[in-house]
Order: sequence, then C-alpha cells, then structure tokens
Amino acid sequence: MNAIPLEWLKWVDENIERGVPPKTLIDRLIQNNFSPTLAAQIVMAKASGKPRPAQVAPVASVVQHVQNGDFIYEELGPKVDLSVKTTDREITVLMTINKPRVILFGNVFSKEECEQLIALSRPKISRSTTVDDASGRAEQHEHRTSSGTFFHINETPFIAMLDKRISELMQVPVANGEGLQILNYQVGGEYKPHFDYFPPEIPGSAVHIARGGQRVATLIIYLNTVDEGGETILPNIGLKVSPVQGNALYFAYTNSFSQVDPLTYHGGNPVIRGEKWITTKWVRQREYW
Ligand code: PD2
Ligand code: ZN
Repeated sequence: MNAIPLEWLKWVDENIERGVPPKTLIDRLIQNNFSPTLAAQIVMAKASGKPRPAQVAPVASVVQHVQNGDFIYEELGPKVDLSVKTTDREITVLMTINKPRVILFGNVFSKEECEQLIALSRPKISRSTTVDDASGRAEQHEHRTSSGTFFHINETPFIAMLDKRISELMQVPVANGEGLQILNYQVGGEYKPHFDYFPPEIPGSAVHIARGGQRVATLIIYLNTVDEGGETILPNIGLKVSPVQGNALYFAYTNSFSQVDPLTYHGGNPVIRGEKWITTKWVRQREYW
C-alpha cells in the first residue's frame, strides 16, 4: 500500500496523542499491509511533532538514510547483562548506550590471541583502501591512513575460533559476517569519521548491498593498548573510546525497517604515541559467504 487513507492518519494522530508507543502503531500498520517504510514515516512524523507532508508520496522499500532523531530504535544487537558467556569465554560488559546502540566489551580476546593475530597479519599488511562513493570499487584514500589485511571466514582453525566467538557475542550467524579486517596505524595514522553502513543515497552502495544486504553492526576489537591517541570517536554523541588490548566496541545501525542510524557516525583519532592494531568484524542482514 503506497498511500495512507485519511482514517488511518486520524487513527495514528489519536493514538500518539493518547501516548501509545510509536513502535506499537507501526507494527499495527504493517499488519494492515502498509509498507514498513511508509508506516514508519507516518508515525514518526507525528511522534516527532514535525509537519506531515501534505501528500504522502509512494515510497520505495529500500534502505533509508533517516535524519538524526528519526531512526526507530528497536532492541538492536545482543541482549547483555553484566557479562556475556560465549562457548569459550566470559566477556564483560563495560558500558552500554541505547541511542545509538553501543556496547563496550572487555576481555573479548586474550593477550595471546591479540599477539597471535598481529603476528599473522604483520607479513600480509598493505596500505588500506576504502570504498569509492561513485564506483563502489576499493580505492586508497587519504582519510584512512592505515595499513591492513583481512582473513577469510574460518580461514584457519584459529581464525574460525575467533569468528565463532564473535558470532556468539554479536548474536549473528558466522555466515552473515565479513572476514576479519585487520588495521595497523602508525603515529599520525587515523580514520576520518564515516558510516560503516553503505549510505543508500550513494550509487556505489548498491553493488555492496546486493551481496548479503546492508551492514547491520560493527565490532572493533583492540589488539593492543595505544600509548597515546588512537581513540575511536562517535562525534555526534561525544563518545571517545580508548584502545585497550582485548576490549571491543560494538555498535548497531540497521533496524528491521532497513533504516540506518546516522548517530553511529564514527572515526579513529590520530595515533600520537606508539602504534594501533585493531580487527573489525562487519555483519550483514543476510548470509554473506
Ligand atoms: O580504528 C578505529 O578506531 C576505527 C574507527 C572507525 C575503525 C573503524 N572505523 C572501522 O574499522 O570501521
Ligand atoms: Zn568504521
């Protein structure tokens, strides 16, 4: 259904005014055959107090890049308490934020695992590339001054063990994950703020989304403790996370309406002293491998 009959608009207005949660109303509209995108737009326009467009235009059900504040927060990502038990490890929860969904974990990898991953990566690293906006091709860019490499899913028994642990922690099947990406930053190396999802309005995103769907969440695992600098930042919420060996920063940004959350805009500050090693796991909506 592409347009909303007036009686439904009235129904939304009345229920928002009565204090019914937006999510309940969106669910009810979807049950009544409205597209998730349209349902979300109508309800959130009313809930946010912004004027609703005079005419509700047909909306394609593609991934939506919403404005800050318009993202519908469902319970994204793993449900966590004080700690999370995976098959082989007890991981601590150091901090959580709900909007955007961010979790800082401790004790994700042991010191030995971090050292082993660095040792395996060192001989393979080369200058990092990023995705070109227009073409979707991987290209070198000044905004990511680091060197990197990656491992295929389950590439070795050691990598398979880490992939499995991460999958249990993120509560996403191993098959939905991209291979572990390794980055090494030297002094001055940084990663300028960006989104990890493929911005839907950029032509180059389509080719990436075609395989496995949109990215839904990121886990950045710190493989060493940086002497100074190198913090991961989320500038829109004023968050700065120090790289500490074995800790990991999780954030989720795609909801079941295929909206993506601009509050997860993030970057890596320049390294001031020492070097920085991380591994990143990006997970998709569907099977990627
Ligand atoms: O190294 C980081 O802190 C960092 C910052 C932003 C890593 C990534 N993004 C990433 O791997 O996506
Ligand atoms: Zn990133």
